Amino acid sequence: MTSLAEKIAPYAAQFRRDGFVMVPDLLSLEEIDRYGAAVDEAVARRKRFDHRELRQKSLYEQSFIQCINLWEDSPAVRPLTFHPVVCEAAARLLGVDAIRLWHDQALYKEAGGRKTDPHQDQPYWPMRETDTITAWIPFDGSSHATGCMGYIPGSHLAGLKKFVNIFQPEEALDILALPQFKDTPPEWIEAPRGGVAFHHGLTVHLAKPNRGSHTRRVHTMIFFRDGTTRGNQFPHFAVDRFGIKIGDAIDSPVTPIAWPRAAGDLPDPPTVPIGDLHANIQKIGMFPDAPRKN
Ligand SMILES: O=C(O)CCC(=O)C(=O)O
Repeated sequence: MTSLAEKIAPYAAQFRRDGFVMVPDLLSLEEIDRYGAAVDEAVARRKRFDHRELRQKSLYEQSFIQCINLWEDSPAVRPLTFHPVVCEAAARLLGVDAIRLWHDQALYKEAGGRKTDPHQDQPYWPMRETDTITAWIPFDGSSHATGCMGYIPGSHLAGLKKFVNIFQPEEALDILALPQFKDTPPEWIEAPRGGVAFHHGLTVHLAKPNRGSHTRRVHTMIFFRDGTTRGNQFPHFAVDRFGIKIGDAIDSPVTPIAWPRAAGDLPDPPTVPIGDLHANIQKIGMFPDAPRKN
């Protein structure tokens, strides 16, 4: 039988070169159905007070409904966020011995939802080092019609870490127009059910609008190499919640080790509440309701 390490090896070469890769059959269809239902339920619970229609939302929110750290307040989602196969695959693609969770998030692009504007992820994260990877899991697969992802191949090697304000797309820099990227079109990746698309934190990426009649249901996990340190004061709950200072290793209950872990062992969610951090957006269900053990 092929080990996961053997299965991932050719994809790792592709990931190092392109900064993204889609690995088929990492989750069984039974898992996809079960975890898809768990994330649906978690998103509905988080969004129970938000009755706005798509057109009443900000342009950023018209790209997707975003619910962060479902692993904390949704026990049924926790085994997906720390899924041993996906976490090991992420570590092997990155080529590191251990990874931590930065955060998870559901990204549900509603029917009629607009494109996801092109950006790199790393500038939103106050880390000094850049061994970071996102696992993007579409519960219904992804297609050109429903909002598949596109990546600029090799953009993670361009030596660029550029903040794009996708929260206000009206004013945002068009990163695709930069000299480094303007001649390299995005590679669009349609992922089958059970497949997981991975991208590096420095890879320029975007997603198509959802022209279908159903929500594009996606859960993602962002991982970073264990030993990574805080690089700047840019606010982020994954460091601010436990007072991680510049230069300190990012190591706290909100960023637990994702791989390696003992079989069946899931981390406990942090008991320190998110408090007033991001109070302005907490009311729309973006962050966990309250700390909960199980
Ligand atoms: O799912 C999307 O539309 C965008 C995802 C994304 O930007 C990310 O996972 O970094």
